[in-house]
Amino acid sequence: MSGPLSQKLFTKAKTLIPGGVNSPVRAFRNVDGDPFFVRRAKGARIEDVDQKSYIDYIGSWGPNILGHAPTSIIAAIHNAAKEGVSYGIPNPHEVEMAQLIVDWVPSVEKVRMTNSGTEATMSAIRLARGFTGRDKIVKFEGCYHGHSDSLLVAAGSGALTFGEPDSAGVPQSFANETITLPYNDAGRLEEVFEKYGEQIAAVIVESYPANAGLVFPREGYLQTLREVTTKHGALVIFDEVMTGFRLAKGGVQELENFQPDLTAMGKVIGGGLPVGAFGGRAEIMDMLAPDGPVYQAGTLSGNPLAMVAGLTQLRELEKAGAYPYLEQVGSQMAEGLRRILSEKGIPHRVNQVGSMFCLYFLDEEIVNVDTVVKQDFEIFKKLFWGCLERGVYLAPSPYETGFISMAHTAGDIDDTLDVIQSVVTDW
Ligand code: KE4
Repeated sequence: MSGPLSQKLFTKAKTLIPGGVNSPVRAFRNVDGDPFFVRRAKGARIEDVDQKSYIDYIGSWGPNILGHAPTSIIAAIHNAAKEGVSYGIPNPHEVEMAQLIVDWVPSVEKVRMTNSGTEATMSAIRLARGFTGRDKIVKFEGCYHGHSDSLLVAAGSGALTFGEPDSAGVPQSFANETITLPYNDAGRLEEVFEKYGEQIAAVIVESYPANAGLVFPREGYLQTLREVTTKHGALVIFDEVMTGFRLAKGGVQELENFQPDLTAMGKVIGGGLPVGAFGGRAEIMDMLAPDGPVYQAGTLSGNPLAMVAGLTQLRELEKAGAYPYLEQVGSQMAEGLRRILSEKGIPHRVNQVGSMFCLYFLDEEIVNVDTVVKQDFEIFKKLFWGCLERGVYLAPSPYETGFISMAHTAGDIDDTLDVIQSVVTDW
């Protein structure tokens, strides 16, 4: 239950902003409650307008890998702002960011900045269509790539392979160009390519699907994806908006030794400011305006404040040797959750890699979103609210992944596990 000032603000917000929020997941609809309003945040903690504080496991849905308001990022933004807030003119920071991405992500030879992950994936799809001259794309149920029309498409009915709009306002004609398949089903992927391969511009896939909780590719699945797309001349767009620079300098493609044709990036890359990016082989990227025929643009793309915030964050991650630490606290969380729920005899699975984790209330292999929807949502909601009341902010949806930052200490994880222990003890 949110505090009185949050409730007052939410009442007002709903008269001015659709649903009272600027992004639906913030409305707490998946946990049947009303959101709190944040007043400030620092490190691993956030404080709401009623002065209640929480250990935060969302981190703005991924960007805040150093924790909230890192001193270095504040200073970098402050210093950059004194030189100007936005130019709409090429600036050195854009070149530095492009160089860093090309250095860290070997599959990326050229990169274009955007202002969100949605823009990055939307642009990558248009580019793939322009490069191949084909119209169809393949995506997977349960994978989310932002809200561009081509990607708000659900799987068609059994007989049909072509998509059905997954949102009002998406024309059926758009959905017809999107084939939506179950993730982790190599047979269905090969079958669709045998049938439609020469019409398919690209497959877009989350590197590790993290919008159905956190799902891992089955052994050999990514290899099959790469082989079947190469065989039919289709591109692979690897959506690393969530995982890029979070799980490794080179993202999941480094961990999995995977070579996509295009990569979408976001979140961590902006240091908390609005940034997305997409990049890949130069022969593909050079199809983009002004050199090539595929148009793509953005007033604030490469904004200097966003660039210095992102560069500062990425360089601090590298300097801190962040990834072993994030794996350490991530596995501390996962092992603690498994211990607590096993002792209580509650069916569960915990998927975790590095600083990303997800707790599922069912005890079977998480193959894809079809597994995820079978879990006990009522228990999930009880845990969410029980933790929130005790000062721990977990993801307000069973479809979201938890994020741990460099600001979270082993003590914070222990305190969190103690809270979870106290919540489940009352069950
Ligand atoms: P944005 O347009 O929200 O910056 O990025 C879209 C996007 C693209 N690709 C992946 C894999 C993503 O997870 C996202 C956005 N993630 C959600 C959280 N699951 C953002 C939170 C929100 O929608 O408010």
